[in-house]
Amino acid sequence: GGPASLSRFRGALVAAVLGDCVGGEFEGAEEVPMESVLQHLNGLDDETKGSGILEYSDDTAMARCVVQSLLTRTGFDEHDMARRFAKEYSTSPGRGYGSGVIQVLKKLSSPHLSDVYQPARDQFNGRGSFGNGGAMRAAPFALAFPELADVKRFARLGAMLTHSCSLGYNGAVLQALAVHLSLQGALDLPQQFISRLITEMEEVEGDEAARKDARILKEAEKPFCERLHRVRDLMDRSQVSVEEVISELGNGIAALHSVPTAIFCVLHCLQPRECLPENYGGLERTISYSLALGGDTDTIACMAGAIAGAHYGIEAIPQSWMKCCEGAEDADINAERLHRLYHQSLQGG
Ligand code: F2R
Ligand code: MG
Ligand code: MG
Repeated sequence: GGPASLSRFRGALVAAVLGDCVGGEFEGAEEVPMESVLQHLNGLDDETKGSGILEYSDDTAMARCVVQSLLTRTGFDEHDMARRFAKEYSTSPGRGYGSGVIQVLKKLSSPHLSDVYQPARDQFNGRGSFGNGGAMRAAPFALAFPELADVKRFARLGAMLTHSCSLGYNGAVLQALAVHLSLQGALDLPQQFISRLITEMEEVEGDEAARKDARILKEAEKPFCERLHRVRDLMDRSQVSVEEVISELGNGIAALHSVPTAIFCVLHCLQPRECLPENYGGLERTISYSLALGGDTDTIACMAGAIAGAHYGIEAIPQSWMKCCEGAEDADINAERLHRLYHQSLQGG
């Protein structure tokens, strides 16, 4: 499809769910041989023959809240979104949430809370969380708002409901920006895609709060920009080992160690790769490669899935994968609703 086509919206939202569901199998594993990944993915055909469905985790549970809130309120409403996060957690607490964010979600359920951003600010002795929980649910912001400035603003605010450290919420901004650009067809020119992300993040990370957090955490002056430069260096290399990717970009639970990694997975898998089956298309390559990095596999595959899905569209997603992932059909329906909202905003309606 062309820029911002329905196929791209469906691809983004559905592939994010698939990444989460299939990635759950390997979350936390130090080493994941590609053979195990392919065995897992080939087995998805059998899942539909009665052996069950792969459940989604916190990544999708929270993204669904973001989607429902944006659709119901026809825009960003922090109180509504916070209420949905809290209700979702209290209904299904066993979705594998981060150990810190649980405190925020419990506090957000209090009827006496006046500032919905305060529980997030109280995390980690007032430093706030730098986990990737804001980024893992950021894709819907790119599907709801056509204007780049809105995508940045609301992805940031949506993440700040749980992640007040700039290394957490700026990861969400970067992820939403990557989905936004991919939706416009920007991955047709990968070098320009990464340059554009660097330019945008230069501005995002230029603010005083980001500079202060980077200093306190002893990171580079503009940590996401620095990682994106590393992504660009790795992209330019003909051969890159999994070990090098992990050592340069990371595969962990921090947004800084997972959002640039997810972006690299997408860029690296734009072309066929020796380690991946020849019959795999780009989206299948992206998801399998994300899993083979190990570490925070559900979240890296979820974020890479959203960016890749926005590029390749729904047609690239194997039916057998879609059928065995909990929440994939709902995502498909919601993608259509977001597509309508996006185009209504474009027409000024
Ligand atoms: N939590 C997990 N996986 C762990 C195992 C789950 C397992 N399946 C089970 O059920 O037992 N996955 C999910 O969590 C990640 C998103 O986490 P989020 O929402 O960012 O949570 P949190 O708690 O805010 O941060 C995560 C951890 O990062 C460290 N951390 C964050 N900020 C910190 C700071 N300022 N100082 C020190 N440490 C900080 C802490 O260890 C937090 O617990 C996704 O992977 C999702 O899939
Ligand atoms: Mg998860
Ligand atoms: Mg995870």
